[in-house]
Amino acid sequence: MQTKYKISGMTCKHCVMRVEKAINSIDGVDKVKVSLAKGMAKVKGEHSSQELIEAVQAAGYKAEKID
Ligand SMILES: [Cu+2]
Repeated sequence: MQTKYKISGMTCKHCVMRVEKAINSIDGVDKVKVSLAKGMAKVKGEHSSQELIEAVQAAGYKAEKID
């Protein structure tokens, strides 16, 4: 299962790393790929979208689930 999120607020590679770290800390996340150019995260694994959105927010960015 893959879930896509729109990520706002990233400006550089470091932002990408922070967002990836935040998403990787979520239970059930197997793999995450964040694209700075697309402002998007592709997440594999069963996880809580709400938890992910909150973790990204705590890291200083904004995540929105893309259906
Ligand atoms: Cu940055």
